[in-house]
Amino acid sequence: MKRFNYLSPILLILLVLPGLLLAGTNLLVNGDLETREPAFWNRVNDDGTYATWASDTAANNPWNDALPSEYSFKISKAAATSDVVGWKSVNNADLYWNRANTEGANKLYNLSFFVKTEGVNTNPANDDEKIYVRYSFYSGGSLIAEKIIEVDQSVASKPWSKVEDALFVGGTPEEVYIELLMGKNATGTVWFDNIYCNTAEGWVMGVFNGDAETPVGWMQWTSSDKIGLRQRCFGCGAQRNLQRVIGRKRQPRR
Ligand SMILES: [Ca+2]
Ligand SMILES: [Ca+2]
Repeated sequence: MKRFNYLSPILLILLVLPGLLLAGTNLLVNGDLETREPAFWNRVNDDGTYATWASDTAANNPWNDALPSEYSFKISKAAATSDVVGWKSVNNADLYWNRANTEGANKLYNLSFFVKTEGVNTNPANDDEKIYVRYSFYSGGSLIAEKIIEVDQSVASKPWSKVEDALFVGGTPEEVYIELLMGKNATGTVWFDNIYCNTAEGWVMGVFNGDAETPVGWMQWTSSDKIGLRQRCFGCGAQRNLQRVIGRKRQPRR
């Protein structure tokens, strides 16, 4: 009993300390919304000088034209850089409910995105002068399929337009990435939005934050009373659970 009394203050501290530490830690990533960075995308060869999460222009909301769209992925540079710069998605192959790594094997993929340019270099003479989107598929760490879709540089400035292409992916894509890039000698400004990748025959994957609207740490983002509705139910059960965890209210489907 005496021994217990001697130990109890120490035990008490050991038991209570982790709780005190946890109480001071917000378990929600970016719960205060102060981190102004897009979820599921990272910069390529840049610290934010050229690649920005922009709100000066955006393509229409891909889920519903009547709903707002505010953000896009922007790359802007006045002079050559030492390497390509831009944005790269995280691996979307099996992210959350995506299942390209199982049901997406040996399939034709539809690829599309929206792009806008302003004052870019025209008639690029080589790859370094080009602006492009690169879709890449890997299996066992090796590239199994790739599509580079060039942005129209026949004119210096072009309003938002949709670019579509397709790619057959032979094998099982265990990793799927999308890169939005300006070659090192390309100049001007480009915005990308609504980046899409999925098989032609049915849903196996989506590009997380392809519409650029969602801040880091969050799954989905829309304005308060006009919540966007997904055209497809991306594994509704999982989505509901995640939204409950992050404390966002799901509006009834229309
Ligand atoms: Ca805040
Ligand atoms: Ca957008």
